[in-house]
Amino acid sequence: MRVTGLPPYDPQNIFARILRGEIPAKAVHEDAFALAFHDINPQAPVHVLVIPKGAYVSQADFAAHASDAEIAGFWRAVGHVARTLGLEATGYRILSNMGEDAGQEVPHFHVHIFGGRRLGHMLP
Ligand code: IU
Repeated sequence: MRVTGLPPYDPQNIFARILRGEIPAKAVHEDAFALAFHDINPQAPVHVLVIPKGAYVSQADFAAHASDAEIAGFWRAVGHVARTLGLEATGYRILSNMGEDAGQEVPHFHVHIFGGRRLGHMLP
């Protein structure tokens, strides 16, 4: 059962199509649980998206319905990507938009990784 208030997962969303290889993406990492690729419209010198391989609409859906192995694998991939992009020394930001008020555009759970410069204040 899906979390109340969330749309059902749309298998035609753009990140599902990237996962199926129907649309190209500049991948930086892939493993059993996650795919990471450069955002098409970067907001920082480094702007990478990390998405789980499973079909989850958002963080709420992922946290409620993914297995422990999927959750652990996904977040380890986020850490691995930040490390391999060389962001650990200087720092970085992770962000996930959930639903309408946050302006989530793509209905497949994703985490943004921003880095490569001193970032602006985090408040909306
Ligand atoms: P949001 O958290 O759902 O608002 O972010 C969606 C991101 O996906 C946004 O930063 C877009 O630039 C990015 N993106 C992309 O990388 N490739 C695409 O084909 C599309 C969106 I559509």
